[in-house]
Amino acid sequence: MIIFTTLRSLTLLLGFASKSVLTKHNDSAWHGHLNPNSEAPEPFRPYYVPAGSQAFDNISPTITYSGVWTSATSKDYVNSTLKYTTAINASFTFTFSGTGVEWFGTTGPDHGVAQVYLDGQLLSKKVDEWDSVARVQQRIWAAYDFPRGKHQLKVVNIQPSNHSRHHAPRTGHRIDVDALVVIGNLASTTTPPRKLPRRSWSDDWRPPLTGRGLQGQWTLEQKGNTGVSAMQFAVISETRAIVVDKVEHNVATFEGHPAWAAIYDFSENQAYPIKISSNSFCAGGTFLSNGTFINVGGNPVVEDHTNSADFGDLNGLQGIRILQSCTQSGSPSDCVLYENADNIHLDSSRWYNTVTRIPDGSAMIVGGAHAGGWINNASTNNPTYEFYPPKGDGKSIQMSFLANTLHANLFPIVFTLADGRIFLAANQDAIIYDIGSKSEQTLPKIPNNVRITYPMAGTGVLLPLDPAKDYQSEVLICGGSTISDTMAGYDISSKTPASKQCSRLLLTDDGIKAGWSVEEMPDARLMPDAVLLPTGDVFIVNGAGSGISGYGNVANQIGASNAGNPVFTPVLYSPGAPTGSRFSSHGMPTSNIARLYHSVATLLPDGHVLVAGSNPNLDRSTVEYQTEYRVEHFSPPYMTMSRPSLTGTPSRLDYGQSFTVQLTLPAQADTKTLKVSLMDFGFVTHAVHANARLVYLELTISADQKTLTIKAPPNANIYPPGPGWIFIVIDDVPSTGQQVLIGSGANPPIQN
Ligand SMILES: [Cu+2]
Repeated sequence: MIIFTTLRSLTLLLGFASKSVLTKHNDSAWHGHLNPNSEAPEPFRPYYVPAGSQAFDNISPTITYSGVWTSATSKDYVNSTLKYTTAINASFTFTFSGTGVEWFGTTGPDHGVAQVYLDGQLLSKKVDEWDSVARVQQRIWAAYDFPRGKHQLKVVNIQPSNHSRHHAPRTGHRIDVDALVVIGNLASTTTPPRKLPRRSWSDDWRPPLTGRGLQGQWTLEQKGNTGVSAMQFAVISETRAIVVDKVEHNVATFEGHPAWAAIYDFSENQAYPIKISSNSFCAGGTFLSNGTFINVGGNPVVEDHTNSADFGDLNGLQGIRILQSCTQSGSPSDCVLYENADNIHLDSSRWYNTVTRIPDGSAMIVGGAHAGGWINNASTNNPTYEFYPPKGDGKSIQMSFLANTLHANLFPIVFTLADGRIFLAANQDAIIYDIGSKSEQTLPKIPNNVRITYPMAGTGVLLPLDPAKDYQSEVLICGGSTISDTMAGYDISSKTPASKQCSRLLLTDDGIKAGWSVEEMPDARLMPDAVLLPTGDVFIVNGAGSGISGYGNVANQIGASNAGNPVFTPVLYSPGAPTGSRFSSHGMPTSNIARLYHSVATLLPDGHVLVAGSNPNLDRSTVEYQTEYRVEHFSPPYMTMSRPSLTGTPSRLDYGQSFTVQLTLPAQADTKTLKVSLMDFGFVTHAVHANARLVYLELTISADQKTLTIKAPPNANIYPPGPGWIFIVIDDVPSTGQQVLIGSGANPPIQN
């Protein structure tokens, strides 16, 4: 089994990076050194009361103490007071009304272990407060999603810590309580009941029944919790994905501070916080030809406006974060987003950049802004691109298109086309870019004044590339808004309807001459996610029916959200169906979780779609629209049908290589419908599915239908070297995906 990020490939990457030109800093936005506070870090204090929550100090009459407790005072404690006990079996009881509760106190070398009960039931057997150093105002324990109403929390001091990682036996058995925070007690009286979603689409059309027919059902299941808000998401193995957020007060913690990145194991629905050093707020990402995942760009150090004295994060505007030690067998907690800012960083600062993998296997990092903010402007715009590993002198290269598409041009839609050139769309414009000649071919404007990139975010798909159609590239862009990009925030309404428009363009001479063809989704969507399925259909999910991306800008925000009217029902787009009958929400389940700004959706290797995130807030919030940690799984009908399977897929494929796999087909399967889909699930953030790709592979089935000979893609333009997944599909029912590395597996080219 291949592993996307190996230690070997990482070492090679670091090896070349330190020799390269990367140490030259010419951008004033970059501090040029590690954390300015790293020499004398302030003690980290995660105590934070999200909006809509209520804090109770330890002296509150709602808390009763039993056994021997001592009061202490210090300016380091919340409201300068704290209660502690060293008596075994001493306890405190807190009665509250809400849907969640958080317990804050100190941790340290003299601390022990507590048990936590909720409403008389043991919820946590062992809450260990031991730490190698003393820390104050720590979130010791928290739980959420209780039924609304009255609850009782009881915490009992049970024993000294005996954590297995500690070398010496622990004898301290202190536990303490500084403050308790109740979630959801205010929202219960102020949040109106959620309206049922609108269903404006026609329910009449059903997908044509082929072969054995589509007897399965779509299902939706909510399970799992990402721990950190899922702003950015990429599948890295058969069971794991990486989740990257910004620096904020997430529920999950890492080394005594809120976590900002995690490995999410979707086989066990479990998040494992991991190390990330610089602020990855609205970064881009890709895999490279050697399978290594990188995350690039972001935002400066978070300052006091998020109510935290010092998060300890580094400036991420020029950050390059390399995923390390993330094998499928090791502990996910050992994964690290490696950073070495002195030696490995972008040439220029980039917030809201898009990254595409190009045919030589390196990353082309496009656009972004020099500073965080909202809508782009000429003083923050970074109308350039650069490569990682760097090429030539490593300097950023000007691209007129990125200057001409102000103001709504952040997170441009970028695809590497089947001829090796680059498609870019931003605001109302689109081009094809030739890296070699640095030339731009202007494409027709997106029709009907629809803007399609941040903060009028639509979503783009490179439709499946098919050898039967000479791998002609065709793009589909759905959603967005006609709101002007020069209007001030206070003149924009969260109620202005988003666009229903999907624009489709075939990127051949004739196709470009014919121009964009326009179709309408059943629902208007801003910030939708378009997910390619192995069948070639496009699953469109998430987003808002009105408003504009971001938070805190428009006059009539909902909570802090600039957008409203969440769309709760996905729609399927079948590119090959006749015009007028391509959209269907037939049998599609409806969610009750709003997925607005900072949401994601991706295909998983077993063929279903994972949906996560939504956080239109400066910092974690529990008021509408809250910071969303819950994960949903949309399962297409094929998940419950009898499915084809394949074995013997090589872990690596050279271009044009033929290989033979063993095949098991469902009874009465129609082999004339057999397809092989090579897929890149991409890196998703801000409605951009960077590198998402489906290439049909040429195939020959044996007479006994037991083996299939498949031909790898002919060249690196059609599928740039890097990781992928192979599915066989028969009667529109796919197998599970088999992980492969396309190309030699070598590092992308390194220039000195
Ligand atoms: Cu963002």
